[in-house]
Amino acid sequence: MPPRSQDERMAWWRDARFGMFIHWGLYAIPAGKWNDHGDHGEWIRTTAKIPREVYARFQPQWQPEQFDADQWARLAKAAGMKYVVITAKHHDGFCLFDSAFTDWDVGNTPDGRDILRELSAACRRHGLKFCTYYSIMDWHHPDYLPRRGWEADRSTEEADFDRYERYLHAQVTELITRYRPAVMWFDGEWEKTWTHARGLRLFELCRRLAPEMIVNNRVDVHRRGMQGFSGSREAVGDFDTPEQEIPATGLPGVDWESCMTMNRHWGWNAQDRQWKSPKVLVRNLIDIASKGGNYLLNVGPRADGTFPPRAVERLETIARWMRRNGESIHGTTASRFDRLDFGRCTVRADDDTSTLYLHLFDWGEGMLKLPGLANEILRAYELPYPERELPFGRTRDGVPFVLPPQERDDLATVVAVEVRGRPIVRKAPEITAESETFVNSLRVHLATTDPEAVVRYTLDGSEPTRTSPSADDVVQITDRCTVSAALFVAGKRVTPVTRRAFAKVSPLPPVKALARGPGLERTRASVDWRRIPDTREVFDQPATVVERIDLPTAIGEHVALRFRGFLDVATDELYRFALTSDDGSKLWIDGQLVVDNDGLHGATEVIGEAALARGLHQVELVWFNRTGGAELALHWALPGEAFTEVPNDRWRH
Ligand code: FHN
Repeated sequence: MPPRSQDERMAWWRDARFGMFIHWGLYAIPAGKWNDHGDHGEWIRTTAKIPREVYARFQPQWQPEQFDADQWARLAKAAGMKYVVITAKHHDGFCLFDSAFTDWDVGNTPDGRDILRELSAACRRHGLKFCTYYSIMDWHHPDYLPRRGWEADRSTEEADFDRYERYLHAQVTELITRYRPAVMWFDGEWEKTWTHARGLRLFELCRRLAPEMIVNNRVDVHRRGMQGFSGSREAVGDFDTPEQEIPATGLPGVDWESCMTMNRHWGWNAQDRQWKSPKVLVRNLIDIASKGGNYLLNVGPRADGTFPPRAVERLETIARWMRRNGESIHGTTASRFDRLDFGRCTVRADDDTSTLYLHLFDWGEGMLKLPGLANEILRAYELPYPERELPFGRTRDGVPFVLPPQERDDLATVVAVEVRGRPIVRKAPEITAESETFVNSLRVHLATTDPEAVVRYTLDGSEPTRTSPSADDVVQITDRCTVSAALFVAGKRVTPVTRRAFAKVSPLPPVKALARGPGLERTRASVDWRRIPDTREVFDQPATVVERIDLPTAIGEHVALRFRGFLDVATDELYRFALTSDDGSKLWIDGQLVVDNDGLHGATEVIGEAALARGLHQVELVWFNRTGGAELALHWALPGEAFTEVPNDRWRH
């Protein structure tokens, strides 16, 4: 039954908060060691430059005789993990399922056990969601491109990436129809042969076959490195995937999951002794949940199918902590507190009463202050002992507090604070606007979600008082000013004051040029850039006139384009420009650099602005593609309006 909404699709995942990642494959056999180097992991085929036919010798050695899917599921469940994501196929292309489309799979190993079939069944028996990781990058398949740089001997003559995409679709279809994964976790999407168009087709395949299945953002090409944040308007995928890091303030407004290792490697490495302590792992879980994210914690099983003992120890320690405190993680959401002296806070919000879970990391004897909390505290107690009530009150300046318990859990002590109604945390209002400069006027947003509070503000930098004007969201400014704002309830200021300055600027005058006609001049050059150089002599070929800024079909690699001409603007205004490119690009207007989107990257959008007077303004845009996918688009927006493509009739040359 297709979910009625994205919220319905994501509901179980948001409640889960915690999952197990499993990186397992042939690479567990060498266990990170090749010749005299022992720091390899699941990338060993590439990092040790093992030729394809040599690596293939691991397939007959695959004998996970101690693999016990129920044991894995029990350990995950006890640790409070609600879902398991296993590498159905990692970058080496080896499949942990018996695929009809390749012999490079467990079906062609001595015991031929279908790992995914056994693990999916065990997950169902133990009430866990079974999920699959699938690498788009495939170092084994003859049609996958690009080859590894050191594999020059492997011919690419017959390679056909479109045929590889059909193979990929066929296998993903196998995974979905056979194992019904709750999440499809794509990876290996960063090479230039994978494009937004291919990502969209794969995402649509997943939606068509399993509308309820969740798909991560690495199906597309917009992930920003390890931050994992798409950010692009056109990106597809249901959640963002920061890796080995926890975003400082979470990723507000999107679903996100931080995936991390327990030591330094995803795949089993017998030499790796740098295991994170249970305290670090538990506090990562708390930190992530307090910011509204999920924690996907990795185990790299050994070749025999057992979890490393150091991993089991950690899972069992986490299990003990979760038995006491799991309700402070599962089914909770981020708190609105910006920063708490003692640790973190998660929230279980209900209409009549809500519970704030205070996670105490390192605190003295002092009171646990909750700055900005507006709710009435009903009671406070140490988890999991509701009978062990704790004293609470308000400081002289009205800040609510709870006194900490005597007992301390070295991993983290949790105090439950029940309050009346849905949590209200009063923070100084954010002062937001599209820009800090304007030509004519600017809409400044002074919003609060607090039903009892009103935002009061001044424009001269002075502190707002109970008689200052109130703002219900937007204030229109027409002169240089400093906006100062605070929340008031019943005539009393209940938050600190925030301030932000805005400047009125004069638009760049139009250039005195006689434009010859519509369109821009576009010049092409062969280049070997990683960044755009300051010189332009490469563009020594005759220009052609084009009607808009975009790429000719099949533009290819090691190529640069320069667009030159004039932009005809109708009114004096501050214009914002959104430049999307793969690889790098730069936009100058009247000789001033307005957008710098330079460098080697996938399709990435950068926004800049320019104050322009009515008339013609000189424009130069340089773009390049080194290898693989290529994209270029320029959008603009007037204040308060959505971005649109620059109309063709605005270009002159
Ligand atoms: O290259 C992979 C890596 O081996 C591992 O699978 C991680 C886990 O998310 N993902 C890629 C690196 O971003």
